[in-house]
Amino acid sequence: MVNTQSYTDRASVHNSAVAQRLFRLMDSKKTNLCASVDVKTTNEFLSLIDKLGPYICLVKTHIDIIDDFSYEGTIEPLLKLAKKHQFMIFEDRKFADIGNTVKSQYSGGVYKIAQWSDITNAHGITGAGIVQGLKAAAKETTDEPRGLLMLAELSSKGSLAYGEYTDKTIEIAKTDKEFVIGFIAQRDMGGSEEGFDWIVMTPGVGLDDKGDALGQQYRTVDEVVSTGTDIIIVGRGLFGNGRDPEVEGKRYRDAGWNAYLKKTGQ
Ligand code: 5FU
Repeated sequence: MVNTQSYTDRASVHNSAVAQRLFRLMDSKKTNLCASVDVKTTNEFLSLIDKLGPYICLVKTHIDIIDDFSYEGTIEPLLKLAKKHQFMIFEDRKFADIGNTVKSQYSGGVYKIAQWSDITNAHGITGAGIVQGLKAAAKETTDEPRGLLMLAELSSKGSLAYGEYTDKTIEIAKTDKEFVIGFIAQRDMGGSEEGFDWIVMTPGVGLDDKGDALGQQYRTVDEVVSTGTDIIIVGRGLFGNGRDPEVEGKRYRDAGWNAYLKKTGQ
């Protein structure tokens, strides 16, 4: 059943400090829009985020796409923008290895994701050890709260993540109700029925396009929110094809918020 409680009500009862902060931020900024900023240079990245900042609750990164990445040049200014505009950060890393390996991948290497990203995500393919490995890395790296999303479904054509695979991924999520805050999915994952409160974040959202040439498929904001999405993830719809990120940021923010008000009967 689709969760029709307000974000604030959900904040007050949630187990996770990351989820509480996110829900409160969404209600105070009146936005459930997550901007996916897949661009190649630090300059483009930061200037796009500065423009979109007022309209979003979350920035979703693929930090390994950035050609001129450095912690000081890319991450430190990103953290300043997060303070300036009050948004949280989600590195869409899609971890998919055994617990011991993801532990090192999450905390170390060039990107040191656990140091700066409030939220990251993982596939269930390797089993529940992935949750334990990532949680251990978060605890060793920082005192700041961190949250994990499990990839239960994908937006792309021909995805193998459905049916029993999705059900088993939900079982893995249940192994840690504090660290796992929800799912990347296309619809409600049954949380409210079973006493869990999963946050459902949905990519593959577009108001103008149906998809791309490489298998991406877009659904509208109303479609995804009415079927259980809490946070809409939008990338090229905000800035692709010469679009103006300030105009589109406002447009998607309003569409997402109105769909949320409709769903929750406010
Ligand atoms: F898990 C997923 C998924 O199922 N579909 C996705 O599109 C993640 N994504 C990401 O969302 C993808 O890697 C992009 O970063 C983003 C969608 O970008 P778009 O420009 O809105 O298509």
